[in-house]
Amino acid sequence: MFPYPSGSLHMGHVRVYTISDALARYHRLRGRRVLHPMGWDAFGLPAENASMDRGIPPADWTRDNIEEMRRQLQGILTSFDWDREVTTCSPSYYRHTQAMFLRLHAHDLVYRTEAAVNWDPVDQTVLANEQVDAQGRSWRSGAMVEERRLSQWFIRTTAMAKELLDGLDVLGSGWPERVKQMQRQWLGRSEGAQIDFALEGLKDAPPLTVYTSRPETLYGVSWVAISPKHPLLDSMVIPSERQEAIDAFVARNQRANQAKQREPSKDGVWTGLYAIHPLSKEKVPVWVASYVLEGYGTGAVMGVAAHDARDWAFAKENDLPIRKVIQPAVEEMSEEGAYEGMGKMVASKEWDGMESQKAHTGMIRALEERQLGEASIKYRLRDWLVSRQRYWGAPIPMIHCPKCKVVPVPEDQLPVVLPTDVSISARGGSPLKHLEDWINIPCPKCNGPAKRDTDTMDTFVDSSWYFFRYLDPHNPNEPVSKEKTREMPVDLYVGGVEHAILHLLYARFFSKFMWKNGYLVGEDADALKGEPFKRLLTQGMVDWSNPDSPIIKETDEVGEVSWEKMSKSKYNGVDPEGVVAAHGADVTRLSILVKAPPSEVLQWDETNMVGMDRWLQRVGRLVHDSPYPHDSDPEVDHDHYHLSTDATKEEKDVYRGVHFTIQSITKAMEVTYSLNTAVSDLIKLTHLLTPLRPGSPLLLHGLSCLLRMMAPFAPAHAEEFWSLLHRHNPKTHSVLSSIWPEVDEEALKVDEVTCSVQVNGKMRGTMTVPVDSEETHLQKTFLSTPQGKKWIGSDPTCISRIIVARQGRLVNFI
Ligand code: ANZ
Ligand code: ZN
Repeated sequence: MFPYPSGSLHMGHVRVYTISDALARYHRLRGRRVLHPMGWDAFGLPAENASMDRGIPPADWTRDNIEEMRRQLQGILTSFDWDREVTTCSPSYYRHTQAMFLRLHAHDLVYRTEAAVNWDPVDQTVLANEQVDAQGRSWRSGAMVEERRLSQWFIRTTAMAKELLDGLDVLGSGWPERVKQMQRQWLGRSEGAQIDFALEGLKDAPPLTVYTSRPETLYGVSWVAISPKHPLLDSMVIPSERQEAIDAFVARNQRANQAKQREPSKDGVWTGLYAIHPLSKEKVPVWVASYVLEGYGTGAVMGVAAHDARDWAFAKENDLPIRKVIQPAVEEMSEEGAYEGMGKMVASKEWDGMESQKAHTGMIRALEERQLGEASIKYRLRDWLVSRQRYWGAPIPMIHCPKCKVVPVPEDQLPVVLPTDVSISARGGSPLKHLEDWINIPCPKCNGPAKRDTDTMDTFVDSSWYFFRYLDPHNPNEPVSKEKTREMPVDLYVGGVEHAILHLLYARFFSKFMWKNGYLVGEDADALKGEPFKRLLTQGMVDWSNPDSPIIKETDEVGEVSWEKMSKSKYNGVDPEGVVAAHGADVTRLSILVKAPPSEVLQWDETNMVGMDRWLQRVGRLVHDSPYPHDSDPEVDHDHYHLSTDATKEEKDVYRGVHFTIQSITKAMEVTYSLNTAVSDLIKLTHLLTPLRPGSPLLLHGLSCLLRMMAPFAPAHAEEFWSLLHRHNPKTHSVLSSIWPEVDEEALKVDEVTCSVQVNGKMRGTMTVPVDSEETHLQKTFLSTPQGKKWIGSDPTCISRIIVARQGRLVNFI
């Protein structure tokens, strides 16, 4: 994941890019074609803030930050393909972000509608959510933020909800279960029914349709409720004596919204109207309630207090009847609270006695037959609001014409360049709004006077497709050529778990869109159904334990932790450049990697540095004392070394140790990504080699393997030691052009194994036997031991079965 160019690297950056760099270097050593790119997620609010605080134009601030961070990344020896660098705020990049937006628009996946924004009445500007505090005040002016409704652009992510959900199964074990689970929750698939309630006395009016995930509780309904923003509220004929109360409630609700209240409210008001229960034909009151969300389901619910906690609270508050219709198997239904589980149907006419799961499908069918409702699947996912009334972002490539209405900017007129000679102030909103020369342009359709859209895109749009651009970074004509997309998907994506939801969901949406519409092609893409990232490695946070500075813990609301926030608040204090200057890049890299597995939280401190430094010195001494001889042929020595047949047991053990290490580190790099154990395995290997005779072929072999395996982690030292090891051979090249050592499978085979012995499942002793011994041999050996004689005796015919388990390390005589 590319970084936001906040100005300087923090320890989290050092960690994530060390991980990806070690893996990239490893795969290069395996002779694979590795694309290890880097870029900058360079639009966003902090540049505007810096501009307001210090009067530097956002473009300049961003450019300087990028230069500084690029230099720092090079300082930790990352091997990025800098010729593929992408910067989302450069016109050569965002022209394609705009092209992507137009593609989505052409496929009816972009639309414009009214939505609420945070409005600062003092500064006269729209605020980002991050700029509104918990009390609902503007961070800058301190004014109470108001809700305003503006026409804004949306991307229709909901059109792909099912594909986004099903794709998680396609990814399988390539993605951490936890991340897939978070995505599932965010998508929020819910299976239930829409049920129609006719309004009393309004025969011809359309019915009130509710969405419920528990249609079987229909006989438990004691009210229906609509959201305060439900369109019916304007069209319903409300008894005049109720109007005042309703107006008061709607106004109250508006204010509560502004304060961004999160608790589900019990606040509500009766409309004075009744709905008719579709089956019992009883009258149930129609309420307006703030716990009913406008954007979910149908914006209307049926209230079943006995079996839904929110409904229970609402009923208690507003004195509504509670009707139990599901009987728990055991009487666990407490007096105070709803029973939300399954059980037997009661007080439900002909459904009584049926299991509630069965009643669920039965009720849907019954309603469908009578045309009173239908099965319905809903997703919690909302469409993506991408309009920002801000300056530092990609301009939305749309034109508003009084005659032709909304007209997309023709592709050949992209990019819509963001003017850079602007001054930004807290007041008056985006400077784009005041640039008359920029705003006024002829309509592409009718050539009449028209205006540009002054909104810019959410920066998550920029980062939703950048990985495609790495494949074709200099293509002036399109975001990425179709042919180049054959390299997709990304084999391994490494980044922070704080992006588990939004970024990854949007990136998956874009990629699936490209695939469905033929912009992304190839067998691999087809096999993964357009998923962009085959494997995902989520790296844990870096904590810095300094008692003087508060540590901001990751919140549960992952989606709201912005990249900017993360980098600004969490890592102040540990300056990676200082650490690298004091200890060197390799020791910094090693210390970070060895401390924790990549996916776990890392408690950063410098305690490992001395140890890592000592280890490197020890390797250096070994190499110094044991160079390859003049006449050695590196080809043969590195890859075709074999133990001589008369090797001693000690030599055999060392050789086996070398190859066990190769096996375990290879597995770490390919499968488990436990880079911490990889580093500690290298240290153990060094200890194993230390007692060997200087200059002995086995030591040289071991050192050659060690250095090649060190290269991904400590590239500078590996390179230095490699040339030291081969100092007598002028033909030897860089360790980077060597190859990863191969496991000698033969060497891994152990001759003997010590196994535990059971008799009838009870532990009775141990014995040492040749690996893969026949049953008769096992039996013979055990019966010759004192335990064998004691527990079995001397007659082998009483043994009916021999069970060998755990690769021969457990033998059970039955
Ligand atoms: C009656 C009922 C009875 C419900 C019961 C639940 C339990 P999930 O599963 O998360 O999709 N609901 C529907 N639309 C709503 C809205 N716009 N705002 C707030 N709540 C809404 O949740 C579906 C349930 O959430 C629905 O099923 C509905 O309450 C409520 F014993 O209907 B239920
Ligand atoms: Zn026009």
